[in-house]
Amino acid sequence: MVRQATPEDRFSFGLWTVSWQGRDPFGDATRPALDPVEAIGKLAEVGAWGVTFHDDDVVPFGSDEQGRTHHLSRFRDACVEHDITIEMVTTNLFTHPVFKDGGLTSNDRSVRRFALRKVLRNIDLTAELGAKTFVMWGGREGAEYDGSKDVNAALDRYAEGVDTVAGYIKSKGYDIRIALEPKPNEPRGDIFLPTIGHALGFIAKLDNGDIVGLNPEVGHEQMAGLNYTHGIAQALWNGKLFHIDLNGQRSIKYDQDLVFGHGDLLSAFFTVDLLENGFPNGGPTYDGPRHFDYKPSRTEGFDGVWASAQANINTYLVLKERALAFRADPEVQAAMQASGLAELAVPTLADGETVEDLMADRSAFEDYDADKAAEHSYAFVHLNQLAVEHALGAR
Ligand code: GLT
Ligand code: MN
Ligand code: MN
Repeated sequence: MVRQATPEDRFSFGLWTVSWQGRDPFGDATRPALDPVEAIGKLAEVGAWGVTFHDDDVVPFGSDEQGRTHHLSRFRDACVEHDITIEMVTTNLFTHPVFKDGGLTSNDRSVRRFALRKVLRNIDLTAELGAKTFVMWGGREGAEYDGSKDVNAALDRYAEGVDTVAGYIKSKGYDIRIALEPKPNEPRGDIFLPTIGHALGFIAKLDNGDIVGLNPEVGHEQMAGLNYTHGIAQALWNGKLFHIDLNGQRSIKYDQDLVFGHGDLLSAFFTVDLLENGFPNGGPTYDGPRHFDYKPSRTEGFDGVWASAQANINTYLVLKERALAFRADPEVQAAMQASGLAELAVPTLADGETVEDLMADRSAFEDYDADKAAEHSYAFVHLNQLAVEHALGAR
């Protein structure tokens, strides 16, 4: 059953998603090019509230000023006409061959300077369009061969680049935050900032890291065999979940960019549960757009493109219903209680207790019956079964 999305759901799509022509390393395009103006109209029809784009998605690389103005104004007009919000902008530093060794971390300094200029120009555009998030996905920032990169210098240059962009945002007084998007590999053999954790460590070293956070993509973490829900949970814990890329991935393999939920469905259920219901004991929450970054399979014609766009929204809304029912179920609440979820929120040391007090507490150690405590049965399986049944609509 098709659910009706509302603007409050804040569903958005990358313009490049529905416009993907299906070109892959082994085959040509299976669909013709899509006019951005048409894409905006169709996205509005399926219930999207917002759109995001790369500079080159709207303005072909190398366009002159007149061409740029023409393409941008057509695009803007379409967004206004269909009440679509431009919520995020990003820069293409990966398609043109000049970026074959990366943009901000290319061994060629002139390429780095060109890349930085391309990004800075795009920051001005972001501000002009009123978008609040600026994504930086460094797909070409990386290497195939360990000997080809001084990783220490590359990270210095990456930090220099991101800090320069963030400093520019501040100097202009723009209301924009940068969201770095991690990915382990593809197109480079190994990409710098491969996971959420690497990116958080990187941000902590920046001078302007206060306005730099993350845009984690479901499939990118799963390509590294990692738990996406835990990843965004840690980003939230760090106050760094600025944006998200929702899609589907089936295990460790090439970047599939499937429809959200068409990969690991139970993981998608817990992702939606976290986004919609927050942590069981409270804590930071995500209130940004629900942004889809997927690729309509190349087997599909345009009918399938729009069906897949709709599928992302519908899957999210169904999982939202299921996650709300899961949390509201008294049996689930009892199972959570039995599993000790609330107890985890109790600090390990009591209020005001010092480490000396802990050392003096014989019940905590000397007299502690570890064998008895080891008998604790946590009942996690029952709780998970309830989640599975809710996710399947069986409760
Ligand atoms: C590219 C990539 C995505 C990124 C986009 C932002 S572009 O399609 O595969 O994961 O989010 O640059
Ligand atoms: Mn991807
Ligand atoms: Mn992405």
